[in-house]
Amino acid sequence: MKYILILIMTGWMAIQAKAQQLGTKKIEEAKINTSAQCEMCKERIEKALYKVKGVISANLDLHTKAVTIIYKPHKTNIEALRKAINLAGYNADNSPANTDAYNKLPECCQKVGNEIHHK
Ligand SMILES: [Cu+2]
Repeated sequence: MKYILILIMTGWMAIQAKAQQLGTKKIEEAKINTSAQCEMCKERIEKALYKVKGVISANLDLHTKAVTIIYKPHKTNIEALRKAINLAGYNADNSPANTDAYNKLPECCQKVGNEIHHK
């Protein structure tokens, strides 16, 4: 009886370990267009994204103004990532920047080519 219990326990633990392994292995990549202007903006946006749970890496290309994010889809999603960028004061795809955060940005960072910020 004791032996069977141990067998069940080890079996269960193996399944849990496997599930965890699968869970952590699954990652996704997202590319979000932003209103970043300069090196400071890049840093600000990347920092904001790293604060989001599940984000593994964030890299903004200042030439394209797009940020490439590697994340765990079971911990976060693209909406949350866009929101984090908005809360840092920047547009994310068609999602406009948070007005308060935008107003707090240094003036140079507020210069936006394609104006879709703050509604
Ligand atoms: Cu800037």
